Amino acid sequence: MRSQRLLTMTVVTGLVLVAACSTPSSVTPSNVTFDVELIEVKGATDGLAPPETDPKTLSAGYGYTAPGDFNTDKPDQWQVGTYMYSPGAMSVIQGDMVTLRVFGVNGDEHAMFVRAPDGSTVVDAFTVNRGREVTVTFTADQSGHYKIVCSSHAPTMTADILSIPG
Ligand SMILES: [Cu+2]
Repeated sequence: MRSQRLLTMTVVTGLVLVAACSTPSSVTPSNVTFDVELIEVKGATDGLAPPETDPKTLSAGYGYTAPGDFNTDKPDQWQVGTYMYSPGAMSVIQGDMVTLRVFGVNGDEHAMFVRAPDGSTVVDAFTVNRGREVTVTFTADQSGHYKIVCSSHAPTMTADILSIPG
């Protein structure tokens, strides 16, 4: 009887310890740095009909060179492209001091800013030119999605920084 009670107490204690250990622990905000490249990707084909809508009318970030203009040796060939951030999605802990080291690879000029989840601007307009690195910082004091926006190539050239409560 006594050993059965001891066994029961041991099992209960073990379950309490397991429950305590599986409870998520909080994460302390810290300093995080992301290296973000401004790049352009392109694709060409002569195996598909050209798009009915010129992609450039959909976004200033899209490029399009129509059949006949792209390759005179292959009159059916056409090319499409887009500017993008690499990486395009990042995550931080709410409260992190975020540093973005932004480097321009493709595109002569990108006019950028960073928008907070509540719509306010946390990094005012700055410009990144090809071959230049610009560093900006902000504190991610809100939870939700921060957006790095390129006004030059709107609306599609954006990156997302998800701020997760610690
Ligand atoms: Cu851009």
